Amino acid sequence: MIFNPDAECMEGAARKGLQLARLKNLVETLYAKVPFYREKMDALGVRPADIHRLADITRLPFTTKDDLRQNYPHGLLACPKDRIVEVHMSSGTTGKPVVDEYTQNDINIWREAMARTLAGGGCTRDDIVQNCYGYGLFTGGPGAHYGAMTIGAEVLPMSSGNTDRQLMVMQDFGSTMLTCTPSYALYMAEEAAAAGIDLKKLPIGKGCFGAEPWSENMRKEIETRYGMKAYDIYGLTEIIGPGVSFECEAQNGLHINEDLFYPEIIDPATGETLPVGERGELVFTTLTKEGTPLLRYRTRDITYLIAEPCSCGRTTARMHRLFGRTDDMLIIRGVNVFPSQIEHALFEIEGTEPQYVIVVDRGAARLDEVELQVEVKEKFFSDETKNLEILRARIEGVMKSKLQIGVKVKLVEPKTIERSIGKAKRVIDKRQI
Ligand code: DLL
Repeated sequence: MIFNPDAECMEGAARKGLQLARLKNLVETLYAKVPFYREKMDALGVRPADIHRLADITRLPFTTKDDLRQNYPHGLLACPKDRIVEVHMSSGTTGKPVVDEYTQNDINIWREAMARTLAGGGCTRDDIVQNCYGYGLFTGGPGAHYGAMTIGAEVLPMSSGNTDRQLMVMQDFGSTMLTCTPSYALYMAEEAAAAGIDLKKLPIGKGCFGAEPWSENMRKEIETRYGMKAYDIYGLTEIIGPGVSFECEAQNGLHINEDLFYPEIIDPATGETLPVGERGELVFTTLTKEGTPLLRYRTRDITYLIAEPCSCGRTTARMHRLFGRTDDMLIIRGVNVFPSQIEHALFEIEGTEPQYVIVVDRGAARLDEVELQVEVKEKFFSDETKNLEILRARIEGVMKSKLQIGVKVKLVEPKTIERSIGKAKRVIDKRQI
């Protein structure tokens, strides 16, 4: 179902006109109200009146995560403080969190963006949505909650964790849609299997998953274990939370809510804009936000844009599922490796569980070494040592051919890698410690 055909199926030129009008308005507001942006624009010698076409956006300054941290907590506010009705923050592990401050209008737009997102995953007013994204400062819980309510579905505001209760509610209330991180979806499936619950027999037929990287193979795993269709949804606190882009039934890239968020792809090294179809860093400008609007925010997420029309009828540009983040990319002896590549390769190998940790360290010769800890399926672990050794060698061989680097594989017993109820931590980089 397309939640808002007027906006989502708008003809290209009309959408561009709307984006330009909104961009001009945004630049004027930021120049007048936010000293940080006025100074940055002055330094580049650009004024609001210089924005005539959408392409002029490249004259405007970028915003980085560091800029947000330096302006913590209210430095980038673009409206009077008393208009703010809700605040969210990211759970960054280092430094100050990044803050998003919403006016009532911002919340209304978030509701709309999330209604489009969940509708992309098939949500209708007949659905019972079990929302296991965390509630609180994290945007996942409230974002999915607002979207489901806007559609008119019934929401079970579970938040994450307390897995026994999640499974009880899923059975007793007949949840038809699941919203949580993909790693938590898998964890719940594992607990369900251990409790003898056959998820495939329950009405839970679809889910919208995001907030962390997950591979195509992980999608297949979730779809098989639940007997459901699993959709990828993307967003970030700085821009609005979830609701920036989402998959439709075609599952061929994520539709960007382009009338609300203007996307660009840049070369992360030079800041140059890249043509559509080329892979680079995703940059967003918020076109309608009032509380904390951002100009050309560098997400550090890596993808490319897809301009071809989608079979679903939406005319919005799509982004390929994320390849990783510029700051997650591991440089191992000069070779660039994304954890998602490791995950993808791992899932192809029979005998392993979708649970792994990548440990990077400096070895005795001061060379980078990678140890991949992988859980083995129960039946393999109880098997002969010889077979485990064959499996280990096989994984090492696959990694070598796919990644061009040597990886030491350590097979661990089932259920020994720590499970996550929110975003999974897959990489331990001891080189920085
Ligand atoms: O994770 C918002 C969100 C909540 C998105 C629920 C989807 C579902 P942050 O905590 O600020 O916000 O983290 C944003 O998470 O820049 C990406 O690196 C990563 N991320 C989000 N969605 C995906 C996805 C929320 N579908 C950061 N695939 C982003 C891969 C994702 N990475």
